[in-house]
Amino acid sequence: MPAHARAADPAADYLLHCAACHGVDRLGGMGPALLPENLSRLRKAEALKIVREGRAATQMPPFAEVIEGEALTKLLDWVYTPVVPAPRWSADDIRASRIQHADPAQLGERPVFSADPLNLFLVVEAGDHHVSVLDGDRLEPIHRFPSRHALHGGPKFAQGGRYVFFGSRDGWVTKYDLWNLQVVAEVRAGINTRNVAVSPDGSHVAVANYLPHTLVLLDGDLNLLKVLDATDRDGKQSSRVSAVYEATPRQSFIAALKDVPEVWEISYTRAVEDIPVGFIHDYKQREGAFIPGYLNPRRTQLADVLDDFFFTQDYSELMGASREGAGQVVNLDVRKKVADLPLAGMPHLGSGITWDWQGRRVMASTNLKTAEVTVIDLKTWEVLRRIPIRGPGFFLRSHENSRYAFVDSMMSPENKHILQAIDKETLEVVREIAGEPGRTLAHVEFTRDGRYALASLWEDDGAIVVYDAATLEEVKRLPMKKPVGKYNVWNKVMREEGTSH
Ligand code: DHE
Repeated sequence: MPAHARAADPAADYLLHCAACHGVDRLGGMGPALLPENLSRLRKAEALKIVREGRAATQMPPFAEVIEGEALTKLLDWVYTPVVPAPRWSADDIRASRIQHADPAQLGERPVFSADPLNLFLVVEAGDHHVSVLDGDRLEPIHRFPSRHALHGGPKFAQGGRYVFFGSRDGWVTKYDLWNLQVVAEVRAGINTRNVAVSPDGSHVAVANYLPHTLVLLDGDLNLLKVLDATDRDGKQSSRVSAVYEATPRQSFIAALKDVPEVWEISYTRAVEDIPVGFIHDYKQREGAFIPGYLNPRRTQLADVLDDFFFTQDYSELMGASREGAGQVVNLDVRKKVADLPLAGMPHLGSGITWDWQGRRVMASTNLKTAEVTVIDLKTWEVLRRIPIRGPGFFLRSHENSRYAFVDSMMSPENKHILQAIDKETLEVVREIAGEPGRTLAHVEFTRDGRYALASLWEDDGAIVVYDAATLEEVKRLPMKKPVGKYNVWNKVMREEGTSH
């Protein structure tokens, strides 16, 4: 009997039509997890269209003939309703999910291709959940492989760019060997994940989760080391983890909690001697007096929660903001807020960049709600300039060899096809690249030498568009399926000042 011919029973319909791919518990399987937390970025009308028509280039078939009317509406309402009690993802679940895809002992010690391994680009293609590997000199793809559903956040490189770690919104962490072009291992560290961070030697991985409320620590082979419950000091209130980043000079991961006003520092080294002299000299002088315990959070209590943040050059301080834009500077050594940041709207600090401007170090960030790039003095915390742009933008990128910083206006329906070039000296928009109206052009990344800027034509029938970074002339187009972010190995490994870390 077709679903519309009997009384609607969404739970039964789910088991009948959806569970095989999306999991009996809605935690995902071959298809993504169907929980409100994982669906929060998909409007119901869009979800309805996908269920009716299926999703091109994926395994999702059309259900228009099978389920319709009230039954379909009820089914959708049901998957957008939280599971009570909230689904759990325990240490045992994490361990059991781990998949070893390749035997590390069998992996060769040299790249299997002739391209410069330090000038490769990884392009995340959201259209059909793949990653393309580009040769950054020839600007040609050399490989393409399937990824987990909905990767989010920048992939993180380790061991000089040989390994790269991806995080998916559904909690999967993938370790990929770029020299051998092979997935090495995968593990599901959570149900709804924000991002991952990796130590430069690839020995430690941290995973920030929204669901469950945990920060998961893995070793470099993706074996579980520890699950940290994200709660306040008394263990009374739990929290989503906003984001986690790696702070090399401190040999630690820094994480912000979204529902509890705390920043955590988690050391991934046991030895004080491991911390390089020069960056944070206080560390050595105080001989471990405030080195957090290995894999234990050291808490900094704040007045406001942080949604995302950006480190200063020496990693002693971070600039953070809540979703409402309340900005603050937190000193990680003295463990308190040291200044307010005059930010409003929804600054997207994670994609901030820095450069030298008139003898000062400045940081610039987009804002997801306000059509401006905000330039801030990294010493005085004063806002030096609010550069008006075409619309609220997501990503900002430059390179030390480029006079321009490129910004998109992705959040503006009218202007999402326009990239703008800001002159880093005059702090003004000086050039524009207009794509086709209605088709998003966003997220720029430079080649290793800064000569070319690659942007995403962010559509299912999209492309990577390569521009000459000086003349802004289009050089070539590489067809891609909804390319999202792209990441140059050299720029990431060297922590190039114009790119996000
Ligand atoms: Fe992102 C990075 C948060 C929505 C694409 N995004 C990040 C980071 C954070 C963040 C904290 C830095 C993590 C890192 O790189 O390790 N993103 C958020 C949000 O809070 C927000 C606004 C809402 C949400 O539900 O998550 C959000 N992000 C999006 C999108 O809708 C985007 C455009 C499409 C998508 O695929 O989800 C998107 N976010 C990205 C990308 C990066 C990213 C491509 C990596 C940028 C880089 O160049 O490093």
